Amino acid sequence: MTIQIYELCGADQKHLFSPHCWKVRMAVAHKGLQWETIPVPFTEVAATEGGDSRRVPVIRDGDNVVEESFEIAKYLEANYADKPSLFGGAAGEALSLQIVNWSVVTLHPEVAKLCLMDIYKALAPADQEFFRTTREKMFGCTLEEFSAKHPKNADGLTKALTPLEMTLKTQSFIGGATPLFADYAVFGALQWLNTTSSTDYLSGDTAVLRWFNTLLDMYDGMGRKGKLAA
Ligand SMILES: N[C@@H](CCC(=O)N[C@@H](CS)C(=O)NCC(=O)O)C(=O)O
Repeated sequence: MTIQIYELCGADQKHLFSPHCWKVRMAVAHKGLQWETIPVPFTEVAATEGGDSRRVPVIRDGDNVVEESFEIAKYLEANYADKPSLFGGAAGEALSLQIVNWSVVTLHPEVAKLCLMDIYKALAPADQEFFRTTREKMFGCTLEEFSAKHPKNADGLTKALTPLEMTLKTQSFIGGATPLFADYAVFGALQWLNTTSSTDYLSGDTAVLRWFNTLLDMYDGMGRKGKLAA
């Protein structure tokens, strides 16, 4: 059965940039499952799968509808236990939650500082209006003021990535020898930047960039193509 992944899209439906959605499509690919993307613009997210206040990613797997990227990873792990593990056991699942939260609290703000206006420009007009209204309320200033406050260089992101750089100097993945959901959680944050900004903020001879490129190449180079369906 084909799993449907509802993913945020830009004006171009092939432009899939949501960090949380990337975590899920990497997780589904990791499990080797058949899947297809259903692109959803900002203004249609809330009503996904008959909801009224949903956020994406949402997946439909047969009769099951699951929302929230970490819940989806847990669902896939429980329901496709015979496929490669996303957590490597209960302790790995518990530790993954820490990585998920670290990524959202530490990396996401650094990424947003660099690409907020790029996201805005990539949206269809109705979605731009939605994005402006909701984000300006969230930030307490205009998108332009928010963007102007933050210099467009990699300093903040590089600093936030220091623990990951240290880890990846001694092991290939956060999961060890092979990637686990924890890797995809951090990959999602950086892929958000990669799919929205034309500047390569990850550069130089770093373990993080080598790791990121390896993940971009996985699953048929899915991360490089931003393709719609497996
Ligand atoms: N904790 C959720 C976060 C999901 C989330 O924030 N999704 C964003 C897209 S990246 C969304 O649906 N935004 C809709 C909106 O802002 O109205 C997860 O991990 O799935």
